[in-house]
Amino acid sequence: MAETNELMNPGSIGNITAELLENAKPFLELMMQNECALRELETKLNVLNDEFSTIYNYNPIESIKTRVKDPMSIVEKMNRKGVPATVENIEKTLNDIAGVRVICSFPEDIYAIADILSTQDDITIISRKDYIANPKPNGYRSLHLIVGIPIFLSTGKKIMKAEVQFRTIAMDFWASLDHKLKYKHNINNAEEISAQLRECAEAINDIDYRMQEIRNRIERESR
Ligand code: 0O2
Repeated sequence: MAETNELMNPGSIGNITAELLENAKPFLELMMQNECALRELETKLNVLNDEFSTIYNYNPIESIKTRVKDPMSIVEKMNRKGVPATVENIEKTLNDIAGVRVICSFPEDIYAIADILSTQDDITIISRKDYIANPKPNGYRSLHLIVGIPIFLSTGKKIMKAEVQFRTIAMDFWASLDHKLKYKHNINNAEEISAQLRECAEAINDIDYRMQEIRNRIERESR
């Protein structure tokens, strides 16, 4: 009863809201800091693309997508890792709250841009997984970097972690369909579909490198 009365009292609703907001504050702060890290990374990548465009009349980056992991996915991933989802644990455990996807036309561009970004003196490389050279068994290909990048707050410098995924347009097309397969349950003939997807991953890889070869040939043969 006491609870009902409290809820019916508009003043207490204000208190509950204030308490919720107070508890949510450190989480919202972490999300804001991750948004800032994404802005810094996106700017760095756009600078490189603009420079290539001006000097070589060529854009190695087709598009850049950024996202902060949504709260439900954060909690789900923490559960999967068996770690209680406190703000402190989330920050320590997850490397991909901030995520950038860099879509390039050709595999060579992926390595060129990733190498340039990796050597910038305010960036640290925490880990590098080359799923292009070593694809996952299902055929997934991308180059993943976990980077440390500084953001500058009123309280000083803070190093944020972010995951940067580099893919070609074709690898991204493949990964989107694979993602659908992953999140759909009770699919008939799932094994057969996975095998079809694996075959497509190989075909896509072949086309990626053949297209790159043609691009390079055009460069060599143009006067
Ligand atoms: P979402 O929904 O994209 O955020 P870790 O993140 O290091 O704890 P893991 O598995 O070692 O876990 O990382 P890994 O292999 O580097 O993969 C991280 C991300 O790459 C995934 O994030 C996906 O975005 C993508 N990825 C990895 N493997 C596949 C795959 O087989 N298919 C597709 N479509 N994407 C993949 P999340 O958090 O799993 O998901």
